[in-house]
Amino acid sequence: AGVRCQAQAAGDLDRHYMRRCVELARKAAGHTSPNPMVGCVIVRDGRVVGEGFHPKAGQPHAEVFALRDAGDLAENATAYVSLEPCNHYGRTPPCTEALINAKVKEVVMGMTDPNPIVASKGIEKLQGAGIDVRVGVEEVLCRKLNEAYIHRMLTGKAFATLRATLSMNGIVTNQLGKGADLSGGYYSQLMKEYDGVIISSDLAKMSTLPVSHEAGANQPQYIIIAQGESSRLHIPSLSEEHASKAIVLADSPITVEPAGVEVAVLRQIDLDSILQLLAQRGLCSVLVDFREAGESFASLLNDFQEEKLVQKVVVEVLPVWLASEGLNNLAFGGSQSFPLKNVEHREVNGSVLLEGYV
Ligand code: AOF
Ligand code: ZN
Repeated sequence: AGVRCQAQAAGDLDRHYMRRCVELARKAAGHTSPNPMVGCVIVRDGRVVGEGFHPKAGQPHAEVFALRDAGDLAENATAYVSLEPCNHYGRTPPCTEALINAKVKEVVMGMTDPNPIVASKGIEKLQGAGIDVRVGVEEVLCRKLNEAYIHRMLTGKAFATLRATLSMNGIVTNQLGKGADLSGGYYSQLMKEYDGVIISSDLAKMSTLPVSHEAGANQPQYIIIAQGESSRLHIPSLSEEHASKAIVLADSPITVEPAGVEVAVLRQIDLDSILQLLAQRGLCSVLVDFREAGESFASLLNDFQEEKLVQKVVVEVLPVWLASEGLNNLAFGGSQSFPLKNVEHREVNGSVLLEGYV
């Protein structure tokens, strides 16, 4: 019984340190794409001696920051890392070498890296150097942290999330219109964490573009769908500063104002092509507003479940009653009914958030 007790205690500690890795990794939310968010904690004799996270693509990986933080104390320590350490020379040298040089005794990882240039080679390299390796601590949490990165790696498409905001009487509000100011700040958080947001040219022409109001947030790229537009599209809400972050997808040649906005002419605008194009450009995740879907994207989203094009649905229910008078209340259904999976809910500033997977 004594031995079992010890094993249990060690397991709890492993999970504790791995959750800390995830917490550290999330500090860079919205900044790492197309790289994953990764956190690392170095523990020696039951004490945390180093911590680090990957701040941005092109910068050193989480392990490097944590090892620097630990200095000589990394020797004989256990390194916890939310993702399998890399074993390749990319923009930075391999983390496996850094861990081996630092003489850590053990590496505990949340999950293997789906990136084909890493995939289990990191584990093999560490084991070959005599380092103990354990994989799969808090794996569900680690996978959720990088669900978009994993999806892009495995499918070559961006991870798409449908979202909407509802009043308590079931009216779909537009974040940019009625009820916008009543949101609990969740939309701002999404804008910070998602790499892109798909909006229609109608919406882009009419209103201000959605942004994150969080301090230091990375703003998303705007993917503006100009289907059946005339040869000229003026987007007054797009400041020159944001123009470089926008891309207009059109089905025929088009001149866009302000100048400097990139235009891609696609023979056919469908969700599959859009998500592939975004993935090629290094975007891992994209949001689609389903009020927008109701207006002009219904055909884009048709059979999204069957075609596995949309992965997630998030709905924010605001603690308000909205007048329906004069409101063009659009719902979007697609052609199928189905239950969502792994649904979670929580409260943010008085709003209820529901997240589920297709
Ligand atoms: C890790 N720790 O913190 C990160 C990893 O272009 P590079 O050199 O930064 O390589 C990017 C790849 O490295 C990325 O696709 C993923 O496989 C891995 N990212 N690995 O051990 C980290 N960011
Ligand atoms: Zn690395």
